Amino acid sequence: MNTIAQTAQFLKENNNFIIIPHRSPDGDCLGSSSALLLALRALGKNVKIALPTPVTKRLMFIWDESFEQGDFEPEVAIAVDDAATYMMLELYDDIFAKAKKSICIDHHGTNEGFAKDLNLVDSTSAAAGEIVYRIICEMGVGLTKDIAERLYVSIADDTGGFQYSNTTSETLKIAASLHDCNIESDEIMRKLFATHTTEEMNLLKFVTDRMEYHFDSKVCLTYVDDEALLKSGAEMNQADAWIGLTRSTEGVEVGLMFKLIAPNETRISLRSNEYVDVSAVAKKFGGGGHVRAAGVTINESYETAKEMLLNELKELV
Ligand SMILES: [Mn+2]
Repeated sequence: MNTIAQTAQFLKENNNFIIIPHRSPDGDCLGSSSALLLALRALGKNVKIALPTPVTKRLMFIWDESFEQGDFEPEVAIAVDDAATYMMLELYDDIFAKAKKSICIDHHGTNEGFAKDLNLVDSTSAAAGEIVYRIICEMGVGLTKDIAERLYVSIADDTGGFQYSNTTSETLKIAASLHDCNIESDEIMRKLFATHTTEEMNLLKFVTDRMEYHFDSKVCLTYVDDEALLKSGAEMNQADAWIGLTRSTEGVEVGLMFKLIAPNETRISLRSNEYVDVSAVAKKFGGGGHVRAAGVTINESYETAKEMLLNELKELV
């Protein structure tokens, strides 16, 4: 694994970058990617972002048309917040693997480092944004309001608004220094955590209606299928707004949300509260993530995938 100093040095020595976030980019991914773009542009570099899937409405406020790849030909590909290569979808083959040089900046403990030139994976960081913050400081780029705002989005989103156990004193020190850049933190928090589309609100009814409890109510699960999407008007990625609720019922240790993508494709988001390492569970089935938040796609029906997960969790809760 490489260091912050090595990464900063490498970035300063190169000029044409393409940043590749993960599919369905969350606030951490998009915030850290766009903050890094702005910092590198401040150094006179050419930088664009190639998105595996479009930016959601929730995060449009940190997106800008000038970030889009267009016909730009990069030299260096930078994976940001990508736990594994498949998280880039076809952009891995089309851009990342083809690029002359590649680096990986991430904080997922399951990431083994897949880039050619440099791998900076620090699972003690609550967000990829913490690592990007350190890289930006190391490169000597001043924190503008635009950069600080994006790093704040990044860290706030991956800590659930500084609530999760990944929040450290280091996280809060970084957040404090971002605060000093005159960001409107209240507005950011409202946009991230207290604003939902009508479709999301409609979807919430399905998410709670379908909740079921297992193993002495230590596991709570729910699912989102085509029927729920059709009746609520929501899209599958909007279900992400309610994943956290699966572990919110008193006494629940593990929360699961099953997304029925296709008859034989089920995507599962896993959350835990105190003692179950859900990244280990996800990894068993080919997924990954963090100790308290992970994900996996299983090429089976909902019923089969559910049975597989419950079998695994039976011993753990
Ligand atoms: Mn992240």
